[in-house]
Amino acid sequence: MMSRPVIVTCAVTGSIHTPSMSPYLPVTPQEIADQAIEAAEAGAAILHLHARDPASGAPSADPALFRAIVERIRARSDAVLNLSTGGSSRMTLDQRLAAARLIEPEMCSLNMGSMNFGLFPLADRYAWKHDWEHDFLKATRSVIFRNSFDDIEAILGDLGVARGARFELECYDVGHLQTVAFYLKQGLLKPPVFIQFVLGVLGGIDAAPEQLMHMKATADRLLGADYQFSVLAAGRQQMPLGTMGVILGGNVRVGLEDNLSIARGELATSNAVQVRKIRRIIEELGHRLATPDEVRAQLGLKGAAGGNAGDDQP
Ligand code: KMH
Ligand code: ZN
Repeated sequence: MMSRPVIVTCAVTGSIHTPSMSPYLPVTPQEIADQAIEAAEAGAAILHLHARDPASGAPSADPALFRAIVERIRARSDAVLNLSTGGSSRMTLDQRLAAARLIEPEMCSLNMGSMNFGLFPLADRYAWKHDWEHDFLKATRSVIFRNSFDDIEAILGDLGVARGARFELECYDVGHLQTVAFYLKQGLLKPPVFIQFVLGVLGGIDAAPEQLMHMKATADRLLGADYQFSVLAAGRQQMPLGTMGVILGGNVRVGLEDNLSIARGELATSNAVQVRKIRRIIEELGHRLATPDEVRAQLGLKGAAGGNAGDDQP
C-alpha cells in the first residue's frame, strides 16, 4: 500500500448532540472556534461547522453566529472551512443556506436525500439542563430531514455554480450515491466529488464493515474515478470504521458532531483528542495527514481568499 496524504475532517459541534450530553460540546462562537483551531493544529485539514445559540446550546442558523465563528478561525488557521447546509431537520432551506450565502466558504455540506433522521432513542437517556433538548430529540420521530431534488439543485446552483463552493456530499445510504451519479451526468456536480459515507444514523445505513464495503462498491460502480471518499461513522464505530476507510484508500471524519466519546464509556474532552487519535492510527498505517493546501489542490477548491468575510449584512 502506497503512503498517501489522508484528509481528516473535524465536525466540531453539529446539531445531533445536545449540551447535557457532554460538558465538552462547544456551544458559543468562542468555544466552537477555539476547539476548531485546536483540531486544525492537531491535523484536521477541513473543519465542518455548525452554530449554536450561545445561551441555550440549541442548533442555530443565525449568520451572525457563523460569522463570529468563521472570523475567529480565519484569524488563526488556514484550515478549509466547510459550512453545514444541513443545519438541523427543523430549519427551513432558506435558514439552512443563509450563512453559506453570506460567507461563501470554500466548502459546504450537501445532503443527498431526504430521510428519517432518528435521534429520538437518545431522548430518555439523560437528565436535561435545557427545556428544548428532550423535545428536539423526540420530534425526530416525525420530522423528516428534507433534501428533495429541488432542494439539492437549489444548493448546487446557489452555492456551487454562483458562489464557487465545492461540496462534502453526505450519503447516508446507497441510494444517495445514485443521486450523486445523476448530478455528475447532468453536469451540476463536477469531478472529483468528495463523498462522505455516513454510517450509523438511525434511518440510514448501519455502521458495519459490510455496509462500508457496499457503499464503496456501489460508488466504484456508479462513479468510477470521479470521486474521493471519507468515512463518518456515528457513535462508537467512528474510529474503527474510519480506520477501515483509510485502509480502503479513503479519508476520515471525526469530531464531537458525530461521536462524543474517545473510548468506550469515556467522553472526549475536546475535538482535538479525536483528531490526535485518528492521526496516530493513520501514521501507524504508514500514511500522513493532508494539509489544507493539499486538500485545496486535490478537491479543486477556490481557496481561502475566495470566500467572504461575511461583512455584507444578511
Ligand atoms: N451530522 C452528520 C451525520 C450536515 O451538516 O449537513 C451529517 C451532517 C449533515 O453533518
Ligand atoms: Zn453537520
